[in-house]
Amino acid sequence: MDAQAWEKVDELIDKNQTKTIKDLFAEDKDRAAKFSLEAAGWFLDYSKNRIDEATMKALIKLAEKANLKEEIEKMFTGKKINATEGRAVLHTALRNLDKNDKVKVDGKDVLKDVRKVLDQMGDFSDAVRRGQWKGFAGKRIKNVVNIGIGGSDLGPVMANIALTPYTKRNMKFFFVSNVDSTHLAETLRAVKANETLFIIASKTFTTQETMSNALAAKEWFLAEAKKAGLKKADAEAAVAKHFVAVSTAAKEVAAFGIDTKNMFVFWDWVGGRYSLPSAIGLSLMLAIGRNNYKKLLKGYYKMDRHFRTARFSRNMPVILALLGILYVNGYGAESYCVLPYDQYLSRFPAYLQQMDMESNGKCVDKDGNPVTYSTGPIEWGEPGTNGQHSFYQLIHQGTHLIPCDFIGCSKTHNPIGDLHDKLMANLFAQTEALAFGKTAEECAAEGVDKKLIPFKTFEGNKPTNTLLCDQLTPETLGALVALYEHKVFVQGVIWNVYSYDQWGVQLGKVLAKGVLSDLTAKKPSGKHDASTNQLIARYRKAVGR
Ligand code: G6Q
Repeated sequence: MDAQAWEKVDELIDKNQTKTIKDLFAEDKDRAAKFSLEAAGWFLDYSKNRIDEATMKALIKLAEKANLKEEIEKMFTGKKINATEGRAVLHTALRNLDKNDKVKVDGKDVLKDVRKVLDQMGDFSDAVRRGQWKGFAGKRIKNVVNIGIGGSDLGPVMANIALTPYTKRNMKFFFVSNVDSTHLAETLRAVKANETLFIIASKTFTTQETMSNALAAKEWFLAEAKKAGLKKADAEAAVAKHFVAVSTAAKEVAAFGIDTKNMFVFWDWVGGRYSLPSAIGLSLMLAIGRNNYKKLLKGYYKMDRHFRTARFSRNMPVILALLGILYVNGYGAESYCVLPYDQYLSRFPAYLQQMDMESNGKCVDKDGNPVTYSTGPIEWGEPGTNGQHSFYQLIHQGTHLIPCDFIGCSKTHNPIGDLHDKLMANLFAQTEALAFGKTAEECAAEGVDKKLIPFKTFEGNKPTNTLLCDQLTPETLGALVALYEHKVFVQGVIWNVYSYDQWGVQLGKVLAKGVLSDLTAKKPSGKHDASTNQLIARYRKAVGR
C-alpha cells in the first residue's frame, strides 16, 4: 500500500476524529445524494460512513497510486496477474457478452471456447429439463446432486437458493461437499437412483473430498442399478446417463467412467471461487434454465462494464473497496458484516467469505515481503432480522467497530400481507440506529430511569452501506456477485497482495494425508507432535484399532 497516499487518509481521519456521522449529516443537507450512486440495477447509499469529500478524494488517490486503472485492464485483457500460479484471471471473460471482443490467453481467443461450452451446457440442460434425457429405467431426471467443494460448491449453492423463484419446481437440487459421510448419506436417502443425475464438479478432479464422495456415489448407484435388475455391465454402462463432470481434467474424468462427451470444461484461468459463471454453474442452469442463466451473465457483464469504465469517484466496486480499506487500515476494524434482508440471499455471506478471505487473507506482499499493514478482514453475516435477534447487540453496543453492508430488494417475490414492508422497515431502521444512535439526553427526555441510562444509550457513529435493488432476479444477482468480486480485486491491488492464489489451504491438506495413514495403519508412526499423537491414539482406540 502506498505509504504516502495512506498518510493523507490517516491525516484526515485524525482531523475529523471529533466529527460523527450525525455531525456530517448536519453539516451537509445534500450528503445522502452526494454519497449515493447506481450501477447495473443496484443503488448504493454510502452516506452513513465516516467520510467527507476530502476523505473520499484521498482514498481515490490511494487507488490511483496503486495503478488501479492499469491493473483492471491487465485483468480484463488476460495478463497473468496470478503470478504465483502463472495464470491469467479471466472470470470476466465467462460473461463477456460483447460479440466483437477478443480476449487472448497465450495467443488464443478464449471467448470462442467460453461460448461453445455455454451452448453445450444449454443443450444439455434443455434436454434434462424437458425430460428428453432419460435415466437407465427410461425415466426423466428429477434430482440433481452436485458433488463439489469450495469454489465448486459455494457459488452454485448460494445461487440456487437465491434464484429459487426461477427454478424448475418439479426438480430437486442437492449439494454434497463435506467429506463427512453424513452429507452424502442423507442426500442419497432423499433420491432414487433411476431419476438422479450426479454432477461431479471439480476443476482438478483430484480433490480428496469430492473424489471420495463421487466414488461413493458411483458405488451406491451401481448397487441400486443392480437391485433394479441390471446386469453388472449394464449398470456400468448406465453410469454415463447418470454422471456428468465439470472439470479441466479430461483424463481423470474418463478414468472415473464418465463419458467425456458429458464433460463440461473450464480453464485454469478461472479461479475456483470465481467460477460460478463457468460450467461450475451447470447445476444452476439445470435449475433456472439457459435463458435465466444468460440473464445472470448479463447482470455480471453490466457490473463488469461499469467497473471497467466508470471513473473511480462513481465506481461502485471501487468505492466499496476504499471504504473497506478506510475501516481496516484507518480504524483497525478486523471484520465486516454482510446482512442480506432477503431470505433468498441466505447463503450470500458464506459465499462471500470464501471470495474475500481466500483472496485477500494474505500476509506477504507481491514481492514476498511481510506486509506492514492489515489486509483482508474477516467477513461474516446472516440474513437480516435473524441477526437482529442475535449478534446485532455487539454491533450496536459492543467494543468492536464492525462496518456493515445491508442488502435489500424493494419488491418481494412472495407478497404476504405487510411482511415485506416490515422487513424493509427493519433494514432502514437498523442503518439509522447504527449511524445516529441515541444519546443519554434523549434517553432522559424519554423518562428512562437514571441508573439505566448508560445501558440504554447508543453511541451511534457506526458505518453502514446500503445496497438496494428493485427485485432479486438472475440479472441483479449476477451484478451483485460481480460487485463484490471487483471490490475484492481493488483491495488486493491496493494492499499489493496476490488475490488469486490460496497457498494457505495447502498445508492442512498435505498433513491430513499423513494423519490418515496413521489413523488406518497397523501401527501409527508416532511422528507427530505430542498433542496430535494423543488425538490419533484416542481415535484409534475408540474405533477399535
Ligand atoms: C477456490 C479454491 C478452492 C477450490 C476447491 C475445489 O478458489 O481453489 O475452494 O474451488 O478446493 O477444487 P476442485 O474444483 O479442483 O475440486
